[in-house]
Amino acid sequence: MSFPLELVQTIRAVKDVAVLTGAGVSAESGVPTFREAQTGLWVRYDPQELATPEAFRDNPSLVWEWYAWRRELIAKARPNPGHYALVDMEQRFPSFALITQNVDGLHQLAGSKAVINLHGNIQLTKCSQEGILVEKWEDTGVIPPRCPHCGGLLRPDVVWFGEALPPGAFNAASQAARRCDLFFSIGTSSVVEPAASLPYLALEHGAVVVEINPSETPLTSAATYAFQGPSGQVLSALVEAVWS
Ligand code: BJW
Repeated sequence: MSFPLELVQTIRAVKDVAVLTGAGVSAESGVPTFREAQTGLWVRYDPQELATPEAFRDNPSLVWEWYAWRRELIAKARPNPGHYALVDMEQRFPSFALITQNVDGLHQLAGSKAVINLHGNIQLTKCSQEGILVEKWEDTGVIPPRCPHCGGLLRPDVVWFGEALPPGAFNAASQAARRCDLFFSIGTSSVVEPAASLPYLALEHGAVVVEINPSETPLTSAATYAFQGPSGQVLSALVEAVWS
């Protein structure tokens, strides 16, 4: 795979890099992307309808089961060459922020350090009433289980549609987008706000924006460079082209 010389030179010269990742980065690890996750048992359900406070209120056991299924799948997944290429890149720039919409923890498992989690962590559980993280609860066989402190229903510690992002996370991500020289948008459909606005913020502040995705997205035509392909392949080839 070849890359424009101008981009290779830009990557060698810049000091401040921000990366936004989405579900596509974990696709090569066998984690279904958010809008492809409806296979097998879940073929009848739309994630846009399950990942909401309303769905949890109306059918908490269905939502709990859907997350339990995804948690198990993710627990077996391992980072892929795209995750490792981002670990490599983090070590090459004086300033590097990895902003992820993914809840699977695979960037951290690969060894990335400066990770900003916009949408939470599927392996953590919180009380739907008090919002506090809960590590242990009584297994009565009824799902969702109940909070040991207040009896409220337990839920995954993720951000559903209509909910605010974790305090500080979006501010940190916006700052990284505003100050960076180079912004990568990788494996995201670029439709879910406020994450989808970050590459435009970077563009407004003069950054070069690079998109990596096998498909076109609403960002493709605005990006400075767009590479169509799986992120594991494209990122490994890019690291090789720039630093070998
Ligand atoms: C590959 C590949 C390979 C495949 N390599 N690539 C402005 C305008 C309109 C609407 C809104 C707006 N602002 C807010 C909204 C509402 C809403 C929203 O954005 N709706 C849109 C759908 C229109 N946003 C919200 O509600 C957000 N909250 C909010 O704004 O709060 C305001 C507030 C403030 C104060 C108080 C209260 C409220 C919250 C959004 C939360 C999103 N949550 C989810 C679920 C997380 C938990 C879980 O995992 O279950 O996050 S939804 C889902 O979408 C998940 C993902 O992180 C997110 C993004 O999806 P992503 O990562 O892009 O995945 P896919 O599947 O869409 O795409 C995969 C891509 O990979 C594809 O492009 C493939 O081509 C590609 N691909 N193989 C590289 N090998």
